[in-house]
Amino acid sequence: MSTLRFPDNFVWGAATAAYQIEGAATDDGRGPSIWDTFSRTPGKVHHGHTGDVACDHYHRYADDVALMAELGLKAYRFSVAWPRIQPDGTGPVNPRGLDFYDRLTDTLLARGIDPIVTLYHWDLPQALQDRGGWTNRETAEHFATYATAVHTRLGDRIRTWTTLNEPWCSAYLGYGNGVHAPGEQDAGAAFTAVHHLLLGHGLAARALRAAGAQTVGITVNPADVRAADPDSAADAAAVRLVDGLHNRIFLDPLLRAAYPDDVLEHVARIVEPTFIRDGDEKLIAAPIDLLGVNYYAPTYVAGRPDGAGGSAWPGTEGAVEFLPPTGPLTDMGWMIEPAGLTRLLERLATDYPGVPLMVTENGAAFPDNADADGAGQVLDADRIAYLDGHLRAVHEAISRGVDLRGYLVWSLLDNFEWAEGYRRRFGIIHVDYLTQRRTPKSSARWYQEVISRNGL
Ligand code: PNW
Repeated sequence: MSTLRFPDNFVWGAATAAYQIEGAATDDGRGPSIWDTFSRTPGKVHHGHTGDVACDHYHRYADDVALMAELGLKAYRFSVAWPRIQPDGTGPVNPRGLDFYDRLTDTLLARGIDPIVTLYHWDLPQALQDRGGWTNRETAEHFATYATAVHTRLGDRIRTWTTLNEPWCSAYLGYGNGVHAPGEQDAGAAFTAVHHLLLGHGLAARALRAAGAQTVGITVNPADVRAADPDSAADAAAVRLVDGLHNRIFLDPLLRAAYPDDVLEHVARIVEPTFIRDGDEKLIAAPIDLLGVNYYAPTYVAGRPDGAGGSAWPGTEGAVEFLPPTGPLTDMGWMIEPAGLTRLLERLATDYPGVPLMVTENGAAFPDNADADGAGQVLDADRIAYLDGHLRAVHEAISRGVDLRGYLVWSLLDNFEWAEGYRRRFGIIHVDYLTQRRTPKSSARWYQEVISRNGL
């Protein structure tokens, strides 16, 4: 019996990203990306795993789309690998790279699955990194050129276009603490990258709109930042600082056409923001039709003069203590707190009204060995509980008036989990990397039921 129904036309789907699933790292003229370089650098990725083969989705996409259809997915979010389209990041497009996304798109449409494209999910062409990557303003312009090239080929069939995935990760993990590619450790570079990523989004969004794209958006990973002690003024100040660095530094220029003053002051203590030029904020604030929200876990902070800070939030040392996660954790060590998703969605709808939202990623890694039952089934009750809790949280946000259009599970398949390699499994479909055999987990069957009932 269905107790919680979702709105008609609610978009149920799943998400992936190119480098995490495609493999085929040198097929059909693909150039190297920063993740190829990074994953081959000893000590950067768990066990030296790379995306060279991954889920071999590049060759198995038709079977994977058939599985999506079996589950009843209404939408599928995938990313386009820039180095397949422009192997050096600039210059002539590689038609064989576009051919793959053309085939994928047609296969999805033939099954009635709506494609949702992400143009940049972290695989910057290495040739652009050799010129500074996102610390170089020109990368923003090249990104808009690349976006236009993809739209020229697929714009007649794809309605929903998103520019960047989680620029927070690209900037702070890529250029700040070096946990992600390209592995730089320079707070000033991180803030420079923030700005150029946003500029790239704005230029691409404008170009896509001019080319006739129907729905244009961006996906961010805003944090639900909470005070350790709700009554402490020091903790409230820490919340404000982390919220500024994590959320408002992206959302304010995107949706209010201006960086917040307190954030600019913080940045200026680390690097002189000469990279922000007159008119940039206007460019960044190109109108969008959809804000994608990725949510996994809340962030708890306390204000402390001796606080260690967090390497992923430049300049928080000596001000903020990030609390260790408590309660039940996922295999990433992340807290499980569905209420954080409701709070986050409500906050976005309140502070940045007028833009429809979609949960473009939510899900959990749990160890495989705990749920394989030896009978060819993968029983992942822990993942079902996680997804059920977060879908109830989504439903709660909708019932409180949030304009939320859909929910995409991360991820369709077990895949290359960045610095963690293949040891973390987020899929609702199990992948045996030795045979590339796919096995829908019990969470996939559960999700199939949810979709068919349009409710929980
Ligand atoms: C997101 N963090 O990454 C990405 O969009 C996915 O590609 C990824 O597989 C998924 O979430 C699960 O990790 C994140 O350190 C990576 O806070 C790291 C963080 C957050 C998101």
